[in-house]
Amino acid sequence: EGKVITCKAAVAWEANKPLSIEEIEVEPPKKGEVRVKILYTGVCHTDSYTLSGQDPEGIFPCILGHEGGGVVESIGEGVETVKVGDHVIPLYIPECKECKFCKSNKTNLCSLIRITQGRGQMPDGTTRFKCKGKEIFHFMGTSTFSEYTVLPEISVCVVRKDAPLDKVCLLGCGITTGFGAAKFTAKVDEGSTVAIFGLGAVGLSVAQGAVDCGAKRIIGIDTNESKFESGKLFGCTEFINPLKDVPAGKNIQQHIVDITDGGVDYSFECIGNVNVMRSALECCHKGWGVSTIVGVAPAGTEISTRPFQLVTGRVWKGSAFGGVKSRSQLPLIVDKYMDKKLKVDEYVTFTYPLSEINEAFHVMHEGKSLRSVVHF
Ligand code: NAD
Ligand code: DAO
Ligand code: ZN
Repeated sequence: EGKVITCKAAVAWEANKPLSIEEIEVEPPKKGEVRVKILYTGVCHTDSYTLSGQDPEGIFPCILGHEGGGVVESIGEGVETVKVGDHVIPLYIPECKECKFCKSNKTNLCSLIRITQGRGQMPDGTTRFKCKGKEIFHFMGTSTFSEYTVLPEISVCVVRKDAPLDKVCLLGCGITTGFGAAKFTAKVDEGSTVAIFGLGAVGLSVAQGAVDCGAKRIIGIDTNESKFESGKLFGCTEFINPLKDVPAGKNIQQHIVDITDGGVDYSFECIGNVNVMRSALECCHKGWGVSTIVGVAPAGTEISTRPFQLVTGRVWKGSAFGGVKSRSQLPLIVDKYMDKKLKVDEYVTFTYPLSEINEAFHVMHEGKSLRSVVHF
């Protein structure tokens, strides 16, 4: 406790270069902070997007990673809700329970530390990582591609110790996002028809959420047909490949409207493509269809549709981290997994040691993995 730790981390020195495994120094946690030994981390698109240099908020050098699981190694002054030895999931959306957002009961977007988090800093405006004498920035307030990381107390969720961290680390982003988008943002109702665009980990988790809500028909849409098998496993009842299965002269939304007697009750965009976002809205049923945007589109892009689509009762929504309040509600998602009511193990396509983390990025780009889990 109280000492600088030297450990391994995958450092992103600059955009568009592979991550580099380095010895880094991690400072002890300051007031209101905790230092966590990360045991496992998933690899997600946002890590790759920032690494690619397209993210205008990307700051280098940094330590990426936001889908982790670990054990609290030490705590800073005044920390009361987290103990040494606690198992935790780092949170890129914290929950302070005091800001206007946290108090609202209408959103999970806690904003207490949003500005410093966006700058790659801890809430006091400084950083805790150094490598070769250089300051290394944090990422999404989590930086899980490091054996040790420092997080604000409000940015960790304590989880039950019988939950395997090599699996529940994935609840730190993609799975919770999709499941929550169906269950909490859209609030899919029983007997409804659902369309899911994109069957990666996020879209497949929307399918699980829709099943949990009692949806009757769940249409999975993906241009990569190798995703249909897992689609079935996670609850999709039918599939469309937009490149092959749409009749000539029609677009995907017209086709879906045709086969669903006027459109779906709920749709979800889980790709991050603004054209698909339009299709997802327009395949919704007149009068009540709700479309939820979950995919993160490239910076600067815009969505469009004819306003008549909304005038006639379709609703456009969006969701971050599935609308889940991160410290108070994530443990309930963990319980769901432990009660075998939420699949998680099935997403782990590959596991890699930290030394092979770039391979995890590679298989993700090739569309071969739902999730890779990196261990330290
Ligand atoms: P993924 O790449 O594993 O899945 C995307 C799927 O979409 C792939 O299977 C791909 O084949 C398919 N696809 C691509 N273009 C298509 C098209 N035109 N039509 C149909 N299918 C197409 O990604 P993922 O990990 O599941 O994440 C999905 C999206 O969700 C990403 O944009 C990610 O950044 C975003 N995301 C958002 C949040 C949030 O809180 N809102 C959280 C996590 C991830
Ligand atoms: O509060 O302004 C804010 C932003 C909160 C972060 C929302 C992130 C949603 C997308 C995450 C992408 C996947 C990691
Ligand atoms: Zn808050």
